[in-house]
Amino acid sequence: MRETEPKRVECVAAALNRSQIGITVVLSRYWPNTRDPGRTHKINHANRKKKERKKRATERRSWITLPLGNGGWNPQLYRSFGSLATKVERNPSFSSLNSDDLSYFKGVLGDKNVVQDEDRLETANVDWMHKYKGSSKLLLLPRNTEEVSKILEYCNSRRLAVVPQGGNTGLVGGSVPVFDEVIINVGSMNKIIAFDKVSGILVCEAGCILENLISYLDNQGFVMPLDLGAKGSCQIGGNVSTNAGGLRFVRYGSLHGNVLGLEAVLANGDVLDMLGTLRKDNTGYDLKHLFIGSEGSLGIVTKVSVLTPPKLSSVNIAFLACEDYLSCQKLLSEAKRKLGEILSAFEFLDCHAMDLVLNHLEGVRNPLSSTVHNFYLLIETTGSDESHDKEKLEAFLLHSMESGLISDGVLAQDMNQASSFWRIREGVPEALMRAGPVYKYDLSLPVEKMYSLVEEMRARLGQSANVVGYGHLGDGNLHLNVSAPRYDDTILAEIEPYVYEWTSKHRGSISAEHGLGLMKANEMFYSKSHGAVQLMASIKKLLDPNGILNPYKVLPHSLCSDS
Ligand code: FAD
Ligand code: 2HG
Ligand code: ZN
Repeated sequence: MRETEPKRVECVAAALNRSQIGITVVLSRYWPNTRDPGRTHKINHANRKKKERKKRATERRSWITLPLGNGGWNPQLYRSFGSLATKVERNPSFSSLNSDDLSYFKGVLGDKNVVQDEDRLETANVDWMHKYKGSSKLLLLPRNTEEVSKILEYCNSRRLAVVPQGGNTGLVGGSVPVFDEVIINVGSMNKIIAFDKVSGILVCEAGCILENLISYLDNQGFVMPLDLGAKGSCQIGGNVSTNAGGLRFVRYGSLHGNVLGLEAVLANGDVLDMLGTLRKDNTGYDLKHLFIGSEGSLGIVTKVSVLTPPKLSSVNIAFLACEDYLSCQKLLSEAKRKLGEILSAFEFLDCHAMDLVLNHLEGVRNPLSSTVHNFYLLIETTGSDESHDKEKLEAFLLHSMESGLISDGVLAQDMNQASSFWRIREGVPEALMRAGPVYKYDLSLPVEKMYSLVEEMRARLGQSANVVGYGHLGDGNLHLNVSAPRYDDTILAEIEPYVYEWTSKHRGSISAEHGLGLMKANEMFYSKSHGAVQLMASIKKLLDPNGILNPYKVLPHSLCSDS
């Protein structure tokens, strides 16, 4: 047996004489925290709908290639990114970069922080999925708030559009330019400003990479209330700007709760100091919340203060198999009830996601038997009392086995095993990326409805695509991914607007944690009322009257066309 393999001892079941249930569970040692006479009619109806969808898709294609205004297709003026929803026209009120602009930026930032190098621009112009690509000619790397302020003041006066970029790990086309927007990345602003060991409040610059903050806090005996697969690249400023959810949301909640304050630079260069470090502060409107999740459309976040919980000594990770989605749901209810306050992650992936991980990621293997299970769950507990936590987990596992919710499972014995379990879950986006073009939908849905959408989509798409369902089950957050041989309008027409209409019908959200970016800017009405969207557009107009900050993103284009 390899050292990294969880030792498969029928510990709980055997000890309790229930090995006939067929589950082999290893109870862990504890390690420090790191980690369906109308049938003919129905068919005809379906065929007609299918034909209509195909016709619409064809119309979209021809619309895109029809002569436009200037007599032909000009990618500098129009972009489509394989989706009608993301077809957009360059705002003619924006200026184009000239040599005086470059001189100004060099004067403020110094030559080396004014990047025109083609290779570096290529990287900054393309998103993580290689789906969205801009054509910016300039990347600016400010080193402090004052520099960000000067750049924005200048860009506003010159009507130069900008796109704030962090680690460029965003999944909705929000972090890259659509046309020639100037890219501003605060990655050089990566200092930890202060950490208070008594309160657990961390104040840092927005360019700090999440993983670095996690390590720093670990050394201090604390944890970041946020963790996600992109931690090695994403920046805290990007996390705050997307209101990232991640893997421990079920335990620590939203950044709206954990971010105590922030500093942001407005479009006109004004620096807005909201960098409070207080748990309670009701003096007027809490403006920082406007910036949390505004995806760089209202200002550039330059500093943040975050409330961090203490690191607890007892961490357990179980990797379990369920044969049907109903069992996953029941297991979640049980986990909330039986594990209560120690539950720190409840993640799920279906067998299609598991296949992708096993086939596309090196060194990843299924810790369970080679039998294919329909669903896999990763459940983590974090607590301060080893024997108490163990007792709770044993009771939970025993009950789940007895009631037949789990068909197999292992519990990590050390950090390596824990990491290997997490690697499976965290590796799904990467495996999907390697598999080829992918359509991503990040949805909040009632847990009991969630997987029906995956099944419906699978039935709709048939053999044309691989439909994968996984995500943060504990938070009611489904990541519906459609992996296809190519980006194709026919496939897209099968998915959209169906997926948005379905989500809206079930009172879900079309953007649970990734934001709207460019991909879903025009779809906002599926999840928000007209009144709410109008008010958002008014706020945008107030804070960024020239609309230079991350244009074409977040808000419906019809509401921003005159900005
Ligand atoms: P970017 O991608 O660079 O930018 C994202 C948005 O924020 C853009 O609109 C950009 O303009 C804006 N922005 C960036 N920095 C600033 C700033 N300083 N000021 C103002 N606006 C700014 N997301 C989750 O919520 N949960 C997950 O579990 C999760 N897992 C992921 C796993 C992988 C493998 C990948 C590739 C992505 C994942 N994401 C997840 C999505 C993404 O990582 C997050 O949205 C992350 O918070 C983006 O941070 P970033 O620094 O990369 O920002
Ligand atoms: C995750 O939870 C990320 O892994 C990415 O939010 C989701 O790939 C996706 O759709
Ligand atoms: Zn996620």
